[in-house]
Amino acid sequence: MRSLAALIIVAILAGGTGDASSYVIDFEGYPSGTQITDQYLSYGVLFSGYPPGESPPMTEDYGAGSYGSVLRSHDWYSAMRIEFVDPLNPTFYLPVSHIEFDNPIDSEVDYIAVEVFDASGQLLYSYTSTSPERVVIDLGAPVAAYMILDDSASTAYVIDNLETDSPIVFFDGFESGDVSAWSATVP
Ligand SMILES: [Ca+2]
Ligand SMILES: [Ca+2]
Repeated sequence: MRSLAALIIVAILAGGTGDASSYVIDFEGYPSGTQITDQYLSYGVLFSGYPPGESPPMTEDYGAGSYGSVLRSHDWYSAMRIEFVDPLNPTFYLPVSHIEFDNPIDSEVDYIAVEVFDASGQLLYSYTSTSPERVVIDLGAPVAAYMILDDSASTAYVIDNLETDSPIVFFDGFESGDVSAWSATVP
């Protein structure tokens, strides 16, 4: 077990590519209004509008002295879907065990209705976040295939600093779960 753990750590340190198990998506570096879809696919995360056919979410840059760049739905109120997929084969889910993100606005109260689903569309978890808050969702096993965020009480909403733990599945079926902790930021 110890040697396996060491091997995993080596693999993680040597990694830095799409099979990484932890990262932070901060939406920085995109001008306001940039549609976000597959820019973070190397981390196994896809963004889309919801229901299917809605325009994708987009960035909103409040500037360095404020909230920085965040993600909002195209009209501020519509739902968005965030899928956790295999970076090398994005038509397949690679479910995650742990999800965190910021509901950052503190100049007013934003509510976010959060729903997390497994790969078969079964609802695993639901929550209503009240800003400012870091939403932390720990499912205990890599079962979260996608999540849908929406406003609640007709308040606009934004998110920032999305982070998940994606298990790395080895040939022997061992899953690294939450053991790793490298993080990186897409430039
Ligand atoms: Ca940001
Ligand atoms: Ca809505």
